[in-house]
Amino acid sequence: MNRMMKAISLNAKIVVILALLLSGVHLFVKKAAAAEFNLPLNTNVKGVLTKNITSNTYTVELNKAGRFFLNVTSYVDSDTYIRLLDDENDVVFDDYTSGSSESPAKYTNWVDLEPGKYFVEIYNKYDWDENIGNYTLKATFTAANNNEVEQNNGTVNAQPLKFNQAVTGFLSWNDEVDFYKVTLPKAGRFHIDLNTYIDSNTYIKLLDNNNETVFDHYTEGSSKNPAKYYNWVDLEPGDYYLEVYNKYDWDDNTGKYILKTSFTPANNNEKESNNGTIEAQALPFSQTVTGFLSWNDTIDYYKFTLPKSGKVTFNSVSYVDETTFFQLINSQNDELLSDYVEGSSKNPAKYSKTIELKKGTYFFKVYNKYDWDDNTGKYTLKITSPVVLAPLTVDKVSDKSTVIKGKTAKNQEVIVKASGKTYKKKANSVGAFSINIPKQKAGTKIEVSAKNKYGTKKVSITVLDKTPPKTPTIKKATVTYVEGKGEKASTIYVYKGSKLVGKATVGKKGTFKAKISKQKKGSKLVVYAKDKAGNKSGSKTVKVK
Ligand SMILES: [Ca+2]
Ligand SMILES: [Ca+2]
Ligand SMILES: [Ca+2]
Ligand SMILES: [Ca+2]
Repeated sequence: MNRMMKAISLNAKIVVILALLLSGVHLFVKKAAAAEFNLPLNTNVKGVLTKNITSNTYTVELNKAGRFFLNVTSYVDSDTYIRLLDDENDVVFDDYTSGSSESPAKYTNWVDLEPGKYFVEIYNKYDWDENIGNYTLKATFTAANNNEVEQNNGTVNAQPLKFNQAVTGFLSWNDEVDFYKVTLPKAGRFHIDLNTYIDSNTYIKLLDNNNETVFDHYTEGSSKNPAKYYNWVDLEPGDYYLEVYNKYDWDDNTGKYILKTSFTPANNNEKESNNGTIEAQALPFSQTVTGFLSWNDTIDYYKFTLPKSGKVTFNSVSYVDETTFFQLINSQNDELLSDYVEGSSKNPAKYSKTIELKKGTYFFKVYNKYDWDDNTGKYTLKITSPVVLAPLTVDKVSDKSTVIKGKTAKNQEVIVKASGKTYKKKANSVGAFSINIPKQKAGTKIEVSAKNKYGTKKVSITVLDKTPPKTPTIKKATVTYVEGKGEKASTIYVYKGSKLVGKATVGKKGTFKAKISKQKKGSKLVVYAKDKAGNKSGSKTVKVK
């Protein structure tokens, strides 16, 4: 295939060289009979070819880039040759039209051109005697109003392009490529917005600073129906080159386009390069790192050391489109965990995995396993482990306590939160702590916490009830029941000697009525109350009436 293309292109070259040689000779021969005129824009210009005047050349000055239109009405019998040459005698087009004095030829053509001097030649190509007659010529022009800066035809002369600033560019017969240079100050998502009036294919390519192709795409449209092209790519910081070009140098793939780029930083705080175990980034426990996978970064390594054996949890929120791979390896490169999640920048994936590990050093990898182009984006990662948190034990606390005691790491600050207030104190050199607090009501929840660089260890305790209920009072004691008052929600016990004869719960109003097994009148009963915490009141002795 390649060889064939080469053969064809070689033949084409020979043809071009022959054509150039022939036209050169031809021009030389004809110079004697040629006349030169100016061709002002938007003006009908009349001319004539005779037996003696076989060629007329018109000079056109274009001071801007744009679309040049040429209209010819020719009464020449029968073929009128029309060609356009640039300043260096390169042929822009070489055409002919056929008509006669009775039925004039109508010829129209356009070409996109850079500013400069051009020559329109109306001529009798083969010096045929009968190819003579009058003609009218009219040139019009539509400026592209491009604000790109030529020459911008390679990376060296690439035009710097700022984000969110639209540039109007133009590809023409004599300009088949425009290079723009963009500088990404940080890692992030680079967006490309192209609105192109080019007929019909616009090629757009992004190169990195090493001339590696990030992407090479094309879009189809026309001056009447412009194509809209949008793309994004996640990239590391650096210089990049955007190339808008006419890939195959097709004559009609020219026109103007509007190019706009924008950039969304990933705001990642990982430290590149972190692409292997040697340069793995140390990630402290309980600290969230924001990482980023991009077109030019497919892997991030994190390293952590577990001081003692225990559980380790990996948490990640990934905005990668769409698969994020995770791997855990130990220092012998043994794989201990291999996972993936699927999500997107709009619908991030959540990952959480807990694994039991022995003490030692490990590597956690976040990566684009198969180097898929679109599997890029940012993510967060947090590694936590309870074994690295401060130890914390708290003694029991009752409604009579005025101090919270316990054990933690030496000199560790301990925070107590009770009834909306916070109390802080440091433990002593052996880790014992004692923090004064006001008395708390039974049932109150107290939070005790100790925070170190790996996270916060929390212990929740409930204030115990150590206050016995008041001794119940008796209103009435009959042979079948005992009635009276006592502490709400406590239980009333009625004993005859060592035998329990009845019990009841004190109601909301503080009263009770306990049914008892039938007693003889005059017998003595002992009554007391017990609260839910098991505290016992004093006893009351009553006589059955
Ligand atoms: Ca250009
Ligand atoms: Ca250019
Ligand atoms: Ca990265
Ligand atoms: Ca990396």
